[in-house]
Formats: sequence, C-alpha cells, structure tokens
Amino acid sequence: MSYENILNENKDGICYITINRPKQLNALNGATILELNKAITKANNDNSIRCIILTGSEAKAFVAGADIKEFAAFDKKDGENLARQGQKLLFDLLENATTPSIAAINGFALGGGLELAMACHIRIASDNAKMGLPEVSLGVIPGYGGTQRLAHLVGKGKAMEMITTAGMLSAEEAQQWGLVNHVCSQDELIPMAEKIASKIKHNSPKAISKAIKAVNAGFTDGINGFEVEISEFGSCFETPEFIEGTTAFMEKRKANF
Ligand code: DAK
Repeated sequence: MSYENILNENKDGICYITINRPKQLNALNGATILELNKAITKANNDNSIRCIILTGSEAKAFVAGADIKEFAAFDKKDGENLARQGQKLLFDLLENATTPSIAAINGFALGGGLELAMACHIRIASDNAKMGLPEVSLGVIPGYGGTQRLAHLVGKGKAMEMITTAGMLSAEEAQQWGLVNHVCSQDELIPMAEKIASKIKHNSPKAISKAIKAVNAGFTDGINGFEVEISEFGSCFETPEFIEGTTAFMEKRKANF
C-alpha cells in the first residue's frame, strides 16, 4: 500500500510508522489520520507484527499538532464531527489495538501530536522533545482525547496546569511527571524503542492483547476493570499460547509464541 503522508515498513515483527509531513512539522491533517488508520489496522490484523513503533520524520517534530490551517475554517458541527471521527479512526483504534504500540517522541509533540502519543501504550522521548497541549491558546480545547488521557497519565492537577497554561514540558520534565517512560539521546531513540519491542516480542501476543484490554477497562466509564481481568484471565486457559508457555517452563526451555 502506498501512502503520501506516512512511511510504513515492517521488519523483524515490528511495524514502523513514521509521520512524514516535514514541511508542516508533521501536523495531522485529515488525510494523514486516514492513512494512519489504514496502517495501524493492517498491522493489528497481521499476526507476524508484534509491536508498532510510531515516530516522526522531522528531526524537530514528532507531530506539531492537528493541522491548524485545515481546522481554522471549521464551524461547531465540523469540529464535533472531526473530533468524533478522528477519535474513532485513530486515537481509540490505537489505544484499543491488540498489538502494543510505542510512541518514539523525537521532537515537538503538541496538541493532537501529544494526544496521538498518549493513545499509544508506551511513550519514550529523545532529550530534545517538547510536549504540550496548547489548544486553549488557539481558542479550542484538546479534541482527540487529551483532556481524558493526560489526566489518566499525570493526574488531574498536573493535567489542569498543562492544559490551562498551554505550556510545554521538556522531555526530562515529562519523565518526572510520568508522561513518558524513558528519555534518551536522539540517536538512541529508535534503538531504545526496538529494545522494548524485542522484549515484547518474546511474550504471548494473546496474553498481551488480553492484558491491554484489562488495563484499558479500568479507565473506561461504566466498566469494572477487575471483572474484565477475571474474564480475560480465565479465557487465557483456552489458548494454545498458554499451553506452550507453561509447557516450555516445565521443559526448561524458552516458549515459542
Ligand atoms: N498545523 C499546520 N502547520 C504547522 C503546524 C500545525 N499544527 N505546526 C507547524 N506548522 C508549520 C508552520 O506553519 C510552518 O509552515 P510555513 O509557515 O513555513 O509554511 C512550518 O510548519 C514550520 O513551523 P515554524 O516555522 O513555526 O517552526 P518553528 O521551529 O519556528 O516553531 C513550533 C515550531 C512547533 C513551536 C511552531 O511551529 C508552533 O507553535 N506550531 C503550532 C503548535 C500548535 O499550536 N499546534 C496545534 C495544537 S492545537 C480537532 C481536534 C484536535 C485539534 C483540533 C481540532 N477537531 C476534532 C476539530 C487539536 C488541535 C491542536 O493540535
């Protein structure tokens, strides 16, 4: 499949997706959201893919936000439609994907860009990265899940400060706040993501997908995460991967999932 706004490569069980609109600092327009939807859906349906690494092509930017030039002329209805469509097509898709994803934040992750990183399961950042939700400085609020996911990740008080001040965090501050798991140099960013992915690759994909579902359930209104955990835990016992995992342990060898 050919794309205009992203680069996509599969290698050794990892799907690399690189947002590639360097002249606009990788700002997310509607076309890019659709291409990301296609690439993520394809990776998620491919059993040979064990992890998705999402990054930006521009040394300076992961994604500098939603494309301001595109949404500048929107009215109330367009705004609501795009928020609903975008959340479904990209942000919820990523968060609920059965394949784990790592956001490798290589520069500015602002607005929709930070929202995209927050929809990934794991976030790491290079030391030049800058993160923020500057929407209120433009007269809007975060519309791709940012008001919810930021509070889940850093807590309500810090989320309120970040959103109302429209300020940016350095990579180091983002790590202190719990927004990213690791910080490294720019050169080390993709190797570090690959190192995490290679650990993921050794584990049962079925169990990982069930664990993602159970963790997410705890952050979903009206769903009891503990109940989902019980049911997903039980369903593991029906999987060939459970048999392989436990057999390998007893035979003192590495499991082959
Ligand atoms: N959209 C479109 N173009 C962008 C862009 C963006 N978000 N960010 C940067 N660019 C473009 C610039 O316009 C410039 O293009 P030319 O003018 O050269 O044609 C080019 O990228 C390089 O940018 P700069 O010259 O500004 O580069 P600097 O290094 O000087 O500054 C910067 C880097 C990241 C600090 C600066 O570019 C900047 O402040 N960018 C805007 C950051 C921002 O406010 N992002 C938007 C956050 S609000 C919605 C859902 C969600 C959202 C909106 C609607 N609906 C459901 C409707 C989300 C909104 C946001 O993301």
